[in-house]
Amino acid sequence: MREGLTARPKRLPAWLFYDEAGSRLFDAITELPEYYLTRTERGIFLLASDEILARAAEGARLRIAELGAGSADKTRLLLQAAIELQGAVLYEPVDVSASALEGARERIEREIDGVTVTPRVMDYTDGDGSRLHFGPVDCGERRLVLYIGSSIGNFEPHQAAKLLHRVRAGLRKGDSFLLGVDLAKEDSILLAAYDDAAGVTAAFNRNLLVRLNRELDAEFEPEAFAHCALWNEEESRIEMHLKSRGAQRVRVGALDLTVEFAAGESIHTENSYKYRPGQAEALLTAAGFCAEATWTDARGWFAVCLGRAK
Ligand code: AVJ
Repeated sequence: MREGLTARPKRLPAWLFYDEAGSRLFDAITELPEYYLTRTERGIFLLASDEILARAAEGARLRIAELGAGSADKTRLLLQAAIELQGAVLYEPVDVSASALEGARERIEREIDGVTVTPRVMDYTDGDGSRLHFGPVDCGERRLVLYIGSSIGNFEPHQAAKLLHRVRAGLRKGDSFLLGVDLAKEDSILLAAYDDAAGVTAAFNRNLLVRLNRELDAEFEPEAFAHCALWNEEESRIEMHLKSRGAQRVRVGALDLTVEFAAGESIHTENSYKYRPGQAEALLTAAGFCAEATWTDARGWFAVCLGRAK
């Protein structure tokens, strides 16, 4: 936090959004009329989950790992398709948060018959170069790793490439990887999705400051910062910023630091990369996967790509 708040331009990491309040705000975002991502990907799974599972399995038995604690009913659609295909399924959510994993385990085992959940606590974004440890599979079984919801969008392209390499290194030949990416589209649609009329995304963004106040004994006045979303065409990403409405100084007690803001100066809080057609496939190929198939919605707004470890 010290590094980000003293950098020029100032920045904070996007993972910081997801404390309890932030996770609740994100859930609310996924239901906003402007935030098409979750709904669109879910629509793809509604139509294609049987086909996706069959393609991944190629007749073998699948176990399904997911990067992130699969809170959403999107994962549910894939798990249900797996149960139809093979009777029962082992689901291995991977997350840094043990409590999020426990919640996911409890909910999924209660709601879906035939799923056994074996959570794995791990920071999959961390540990440059080392492979992800998924643990062994049974003889004749294959693993399918899910990384859906455009979560990869928060990573710079080189970080995304590195993460995919680490996933690939943790898999065996024939295993597969399902990647969900948001696609570049008309900027008015993108901007509305990150600056909704009800102000939920603004609250989500400002919640970072609320969290710093609580956890680092900071004295931010959240309303003294404007929520700002912009489309960076060159980098093909939506950026979120918190823009200081005036010149101000903010004390961060736990860091023994006073942060100075000029009027209009901002903290860069998130990048959300929007992929060009073919880009996700290229990323998979470069990481040692064969790009097997891609599913999109009718408008071409979101893509789900299946890669097979080769
Ligand atoms: C959870 C990273 C997919 O980038 O769309 C939603 C987070 N930020 N609104 C995204 C987010 C602002 C979201 N991801």
